[in-house]
Order: sequence, then structure tokens, then C-alpha cells
Amino acid sequence: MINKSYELAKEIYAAQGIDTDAMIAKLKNIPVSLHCWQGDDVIGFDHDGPLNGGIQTTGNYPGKATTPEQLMADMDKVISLCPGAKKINVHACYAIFENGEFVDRDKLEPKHFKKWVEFAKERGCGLDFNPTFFSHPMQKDGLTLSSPDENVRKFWIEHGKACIRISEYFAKETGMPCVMNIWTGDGFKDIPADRMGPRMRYKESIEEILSEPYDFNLVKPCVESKVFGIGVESYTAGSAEFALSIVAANSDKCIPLMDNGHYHPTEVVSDKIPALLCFFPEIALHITRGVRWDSDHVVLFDDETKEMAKEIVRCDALDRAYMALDYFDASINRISAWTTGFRSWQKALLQAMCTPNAALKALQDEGNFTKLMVMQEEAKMLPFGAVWAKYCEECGVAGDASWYDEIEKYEAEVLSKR
Ligand code: RNT
Ligand code: ZN
Repeated sequence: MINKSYELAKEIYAAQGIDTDAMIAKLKNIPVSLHCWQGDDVIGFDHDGPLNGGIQTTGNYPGKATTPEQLMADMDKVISLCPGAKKINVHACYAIFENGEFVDRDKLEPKHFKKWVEFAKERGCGLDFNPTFFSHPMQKDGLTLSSPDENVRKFWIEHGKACIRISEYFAKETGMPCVMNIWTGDGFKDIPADRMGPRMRYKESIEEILSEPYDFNLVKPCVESKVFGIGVESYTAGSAEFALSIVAANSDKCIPLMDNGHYHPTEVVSDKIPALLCFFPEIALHITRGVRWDSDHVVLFDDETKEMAKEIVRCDALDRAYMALDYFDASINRISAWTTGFRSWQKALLQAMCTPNAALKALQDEGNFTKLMVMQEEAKMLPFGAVWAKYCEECGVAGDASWYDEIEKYEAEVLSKR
């Protein structure tokens, strides 16, 4: 059935000038970063305490991973159910200490992530990395890199530098560049008396971190902005203007990162992608789904997700945009949530690649907006499901919801016993 409907679909797409075989082949090689933190509600292995510092998971679905072995086994399940090339996105709090050793975040070394390197290499995946500026006693009054306390700032700068060294190790080991994202939840719950001071300190701290030597072809430091966080509703040091400006001022050393949950609800990252691509050779994305606020819901195959993928494809930026998933839902089966989000972004990319973008653009440039509307609506009716099914088949995964049977089995056999 898959082949039969694909052959028909292929003809329909060919009539629109789209080579679906070529698009399927192309997507197989475009990496998307799979975040380790969906598996355990952003906790990690270097502390027992709760998640804090501007983000929150909600829900208490049973069976979450609590050890590196469990988390990796769960991740393997996700990988086995998702088509496409993957990178593994690791947060510093997922350091794996052996033989009773423990070091604090300012002292982390590549060896504490050796198991992640092995995991990624065995699966032919690249690795991305993130310093963890939350869930730690050295956050003082909710501040890290922007703290007025010199010792606090110093600790977190050292953490950032350690993470650059670890990122370079990741890149060298995997042979793929490592995107290293700087995000802090630094901010204030209520109206501050000084908005510039924390930002000046944040700027200096980031620049100090970036003074650590590294090869910019291997390590891609990013700065992620945010509009507000839980408990820091009135002021965020790393606002959109701040993050974009510091990256622009240091564009030989870092790249901007946009998380689509981090803007006012009527702003869309799909419109910001082409704006940044006019100025930056490379950009990075956190793909998530905000529901009313930065709620980090599971990514779905919805309109804005499709629109973001379309912009990356239309701007011919598949090799200029580092794509990473970033959501955490603890209220449903975590592995199912993980898989749904990854598959949704794959669908969005493949559909964007199978859209008659050149013809639509020509209509815009001719000023034929009437026909443009008609044809954009028509493009939605192309038999995309058949192309998706074929892509999944070629990648050795289910194209329909039968992947969920595997999750049910895994829940019965593995998760329910935890
Ligand atoms: C938080 C940011 C950040 C985190 C991860 C865990 O609002 O989106 O990217 O989600 O670092
Ligand atoms: Zn993010």
C-alpha cells in the first residue's frame, strides 16, 4: 500500500515540479538535535533537588528515567521510532560521574561526558551541549552570570568555559560541530530598580566565557533570549534585544538562538528566521510549542511548526540553521511525547521540502497575490501523507501510529517496573 500510494503521489508532486525521491534522500541527512532532558523532566544526574531557575515541568507520569542507563535506553527507544538523522543534545547537569567521584559544575571535564560520546558515536550521531545555569545553589537571588556577587559570577563563568572545552571534545570525537547554548533564567519577579546593571554584567560574563580558546568551526556557542520565566515575570536579563545584540557584537565567535516559546504570543519565529538569515551566516533554533506562554508543550505538526520549517527550506538554509528540540512534558508517557515531537518536526521539514516554493515565490514577485492565495491553499492538499509514509519506510520506522504499540509494550515491560 505504501508503495502504491507513493507512486501516485510522486506523479502528482512531479507535476508541480517537485522530486519527492530527491527530497526523501535529502532529509535523511539533515540532523535534528534530540534533547536528552525530555526523558527525566530536566533533572539530570548531578543533584537531587528540584528543577528551578525560570523553567518548570508539570505532571507526574510514572516511569521516568533516573539513571544514565535508563535515560539512554529510553532515548534509544525514541531513536528507533523516529526517521531521520539525529544529534544528541546533552545538558551539563547530565554529567556521568563514576566510582563515587563528584565535581561541581565549574570543574567539569570531558571525561564526565565520555559515556555520552560513546552513546552518540555508537549510533552515528553528533552531539550538542548546554551549560546548566539552573537547579543549583550557586544561583543567588535567581541570578547567575548577571549576579552582582563576584564569586557567583566567577563560578558560572568557569562553568561556561568548562562547557566550551567539553563542546570541543564532543566535536572532535564525533566529527560534527557542537552547538553550545547559553541560556540563563536570570531575572526578577518584580519591578527592578536597575535594568542595565545586570545586563552589563551578563554581557561581560558571556564575553569572558567566549574568551576561552576554541575553534569556531567546531564549537558553535549560542545565546538564547527569553521574554520571561516562571518566578521572574517582570524582568529577564537575556531579553531578545540583549541576546541578539551580544551575538551581533561577537559574530566571529557565536550565533543567535531563537526558541519559539520565548516571545510574546503574537510574535512568530517563522518571521524572525528570514530576518536573522539576512545578517547571520548561521542561526540556531529551539523548537517547542508554547501554549499561551513558554510552556514547552510537545511539538506538533501545527501551523506555526510548518511555517518555521517552510522558512528554513525557502531560504535555502537547511545547512545554516541548527535545529534542536526543546520541550518537556511530564504529564504523559515521556517517550511518546519525545517521539511525537521529533516526528512532527520531521513531517514539517519534509512537507516544506515538498512545497512548490519557487512557483509560489514567482507569484509573489509578479504581484499576483490573488493566485498566490489560491495556490498556497492548493499546496496544502498535495498528498503529503504518502510521501511521509515512504520516507518512514525507507528509514525503517512506522509511517503510521503503529509506533505507539511499541511504546505501550515498553511501558508494560520496562517503565512500569521502575
Ligand atoms: C528555557 C530555555 C532553555 C531550556 C533548556 C533545558 O526556557 O528554553 O533552552 O529549555 O536549556
Ligand atoms: Zn530553549
